[in-house]
Amino acid sequence: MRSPDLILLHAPSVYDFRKESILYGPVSDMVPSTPIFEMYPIGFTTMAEYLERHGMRTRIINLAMHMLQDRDFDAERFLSRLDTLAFGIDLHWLPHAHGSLEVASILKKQHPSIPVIFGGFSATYFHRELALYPQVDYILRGDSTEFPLKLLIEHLKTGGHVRPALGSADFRHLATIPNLVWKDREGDVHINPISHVPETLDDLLIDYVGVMRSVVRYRDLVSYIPFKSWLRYPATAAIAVRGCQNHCVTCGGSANSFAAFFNRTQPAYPSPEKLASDIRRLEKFSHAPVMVLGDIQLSGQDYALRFLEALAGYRKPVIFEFFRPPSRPLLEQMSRSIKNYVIEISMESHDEQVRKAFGRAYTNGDLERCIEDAFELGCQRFDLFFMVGIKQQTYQSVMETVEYTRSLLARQERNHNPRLLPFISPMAPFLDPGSLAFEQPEKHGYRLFCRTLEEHRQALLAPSWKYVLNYETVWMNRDQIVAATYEAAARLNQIKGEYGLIPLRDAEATACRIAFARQLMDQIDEIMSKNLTQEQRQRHLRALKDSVENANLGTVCDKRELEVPQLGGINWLHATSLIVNDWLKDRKRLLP
Ligand code: B12
Ligand code: SF4
Repeated sequence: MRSPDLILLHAPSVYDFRKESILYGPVSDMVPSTPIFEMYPIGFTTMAEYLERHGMRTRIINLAMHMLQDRDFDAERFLSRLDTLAFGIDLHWLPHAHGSLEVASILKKQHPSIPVIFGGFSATYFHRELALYPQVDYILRGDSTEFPLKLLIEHLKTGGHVRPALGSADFRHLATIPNLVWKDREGDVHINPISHVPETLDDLLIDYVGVMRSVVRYRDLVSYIPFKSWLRYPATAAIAVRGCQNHCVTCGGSANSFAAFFNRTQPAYPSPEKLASDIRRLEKFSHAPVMVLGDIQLSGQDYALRFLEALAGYRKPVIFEFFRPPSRPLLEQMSRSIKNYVIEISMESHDEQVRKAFGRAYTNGDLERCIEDAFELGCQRFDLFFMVGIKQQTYQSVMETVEYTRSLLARQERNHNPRLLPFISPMAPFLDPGSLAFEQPEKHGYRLFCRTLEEHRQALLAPSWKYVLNYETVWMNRDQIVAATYEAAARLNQIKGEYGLIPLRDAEATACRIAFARQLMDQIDEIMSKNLTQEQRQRHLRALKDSVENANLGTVCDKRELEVPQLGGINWLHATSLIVNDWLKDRKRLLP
């Protein structure tokens, strides 16, 4: 089999997670991943599709998933057997600072002549520091790297030097590739400007057929699974926007952050019709819900209405994420077009002042009206998210948030409507680099424990999520953030049980997990407070490893609470027919 031109590799958050004893806590409770963040960036699929479309073979390898699925999986042996022209590793989310650098280092030792390319939001933010690691050859900056990546792979395919001599033709060529950070033969780092910032997303495709074709081509299903429970719950995603117009203080994907670090001054959108047709394509592939990533209102009400009209008659579940409560006319159109939809809104706090300080300036009244309207018009479920660790938020305020959810649920119960689902979780493990709060911590009431990439890499090896947290606020220190998280989670869990949102048995199981996690936190704190040598401390921590592993999943809630009832799983018959068609087309193209 022809070896690929590029292997895109996704590392676990901490490379040695199977050996280390780390109480990760509720860091990933609100996303489909486990705490090792096995989900690869959705951009892997758009990059792979774009390169394949231009004749370059691309393979995705979810190394994190392999290591998670099989405790005896020998990652180093697996990596040593790979053959390719180049490796691409994501350092998109900062929690991968340890794993991604470690995997790059292993690859460099095993395959010294194969270049290693980094990309993603964190790689972009920390590009100067990242380039200094010897295992890193290239970094592609920015939020849209499909085109520059193609240019770079073309350079390598045509025999271009990885680290060219000063003034050579290859040196001059690399200097023209947009967004690229590269090194010359002397090891000097060159930083090309981020000049590739597309204004629309019409040329992008999340290609699940391509993904299935690669599963067959490389006989490697595990590598393409985006998160652990995906085969049971094969949720898919469609991208409504790149960039954002909002200025949420703790977000590394805010308008300010995009302008300062990604050279993006305006968000990019697909046309509303393209977004609708992306979703219809996904409908054939999987019966599970499709999540629309990004608020469809960002580009204006007209855009959102056009998109919903284009989706008329859609029958499978769609999950919409809104950054502010949608208007009634929008909800009306949504209900006319889609039979089965769920709304998600991150309200962050019940306190309007705290929410405003965070960057979201709607009132509780606006939100409550929206909930009423949505249910009246036929919305299937309304998920409300709250966060611990934000500006101006005290321990007391977090507890009041939980009480607020009780009052909302009481009102819903009077309306005989139990489909409102509240969630609360901490901002963890990290405050996003590039966010306003990270850039000006004092101004926003934050104290940072880590600033550099290396500091974050090391923090990830700390024994519990309290010590991994890269921040605290002037309103809550790290201990209070942890205490508020567990207490709020315990109270909210009880409320959900009382209101019948989750079965009582599940509520009891979650309550036990929370109590167990709290106890373990205390044990770890005690070990950390003792005057021990590093070796003694490690020994004590390792003795907790089995207990820690049992406490590492679903702390603040059961992950299945986030799932939306689905009409079935992957449509294997349809997926197979698409792959065969695709393969036949490919063959026809290649035959003389
Ligand atoms: C959608 C989204 C999600 C989805 C992810 C879907 C997915 N599989 O990618 C969900 C909701 C699951 C999610 C989860 C998380 N997210 Co998020 N997410 C976003 C959001 C809103 C949009 C990102 C997006 O859609 N991009 C478009 C896709 C197509 O492109 P892409 O995947 O980014 O890939 C492109 C580039 O980044 C780059 N690239 C990426 N990887 C690589 C690798 C190589 C080799 C190369 C060359 C290029 C490259 O090129 C790609 C193609 O152009 C951003 C905020 C924003 N406004 O952007 C936050 C954001 C990226 N998320 C963030 C965070 C912190 C998280 C979590 C860690 C939160 C948590 N604690 O649970 C988790 C991590 C999940 C995991 N790995 O398991 C932060 C990241 C800050 C940072 N620097 O670390 C952001 C910026 C803001 C935020 N706080 O939400 N997220
Ligand atoms: S958190 Fe705020 S700034 Fe960040 S992507 Fe969401 S709406 Fe935009």
